[in-house]
Amino acid sequence: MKVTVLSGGVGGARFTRGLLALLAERLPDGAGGTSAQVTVIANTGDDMWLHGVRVCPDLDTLMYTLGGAVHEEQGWGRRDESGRVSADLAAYGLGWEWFTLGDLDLATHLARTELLRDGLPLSAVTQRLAQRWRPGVRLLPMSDQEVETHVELEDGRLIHFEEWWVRHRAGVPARAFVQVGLEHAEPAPGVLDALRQADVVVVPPSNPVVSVGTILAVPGVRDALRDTAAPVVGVSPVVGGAPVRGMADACLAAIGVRTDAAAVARHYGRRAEAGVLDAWLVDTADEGAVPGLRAEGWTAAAAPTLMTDVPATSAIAAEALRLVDRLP
Ligand code: GDP
Ligand code: FO1
Ligand code: CA
Repeated sequence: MKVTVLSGGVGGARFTRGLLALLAERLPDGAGGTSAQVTVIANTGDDMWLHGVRVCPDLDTLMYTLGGAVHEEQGWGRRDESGRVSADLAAYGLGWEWFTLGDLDLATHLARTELLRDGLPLSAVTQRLAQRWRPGVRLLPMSDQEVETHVELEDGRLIHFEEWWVRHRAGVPARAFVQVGLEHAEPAPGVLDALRQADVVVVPPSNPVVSVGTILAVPGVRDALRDTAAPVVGVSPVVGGAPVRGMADACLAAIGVRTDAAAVARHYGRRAEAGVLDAWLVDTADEGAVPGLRAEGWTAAAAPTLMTDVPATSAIAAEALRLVDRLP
């Protein structure tokens, strides 16, 4: 079975980890069953140049989480990390004092930058780095061209998404999100095929605006989603009217979408109405939203969706795949 996932960082990575555990359980390789292939299309809008190296937060969170190296509590960065280089750079007055690049993480950025300088596209670099971490998925950047999410503030200034997110904790109102470089961006090799040839496409609990929204903005991606024979199922990143972690509510407010499980579904839209989803899984806390969604034609259900550990996340992935089976 070919599954394609559109992912941001922590939420998408944790979901994919549970999905892999579920598929391994269902289709154990050695049992003669065809093992599933999972392709993850990662948001690269959070990427930046810092100290001359290319930092790809969501690709790295996916690679570290699925490769077993992530700092679990943080959800990003490496376990057993240190900050000696970052501290010394600060002594030179360089870098963002509110954004720490760990020493081990820096090795990843140096390796990536070296390979980029050798002329490899980001997709090939990602494949090369993943050989070490063996994430168990095909990890694709959404594009090989640089697309960076910037936030337009009330006074018209544009700041990099990571500055807004980390320095300001999304606390300064955003007027809009601008994907700088989008006009020159194409889907990375394999991205459109991963959508067209999937047996199922999953939109995990990722930030619907700056993670999934950025992937959807890459020219050609929405069309491939619209045209694919694969059913597309999403899992709500909003539970009980709030994001489970992070500040997606600030992102949703910026684009005029209520922080509500049903509102996020409608924001993505049903494929039957030029949207991107066929089915939507909400948390049990939002089961009151299901009848209304069904009345609008959604294949919708409620289930526990807190990714507290891998087994719980596997159960969420199972519910999402089960919902696909209920599509008309
Ligand atoms: P980021 O790059 O670290 O922001 O990660 P993502 O782009 O993947 O987005 C994380 C989103 O998923 C946030 O909006 C969270 O509200 C949501 N989220 C995180 N953990 C959970 C969870 O356990 N369950 C659900 N339903 N949503 C979650
Ligand atoms: N998040 C923070 O809140 N503080 C940091 O200092 C920080 C550093 C950092 C370095 C590399 C990297 O790949 C991610 C990093 N993050 C940090 C997390 C980052 O903001 C998130 O992974 C997402 O991009 C937010 O959606
Ligand atoms: Ca991110």
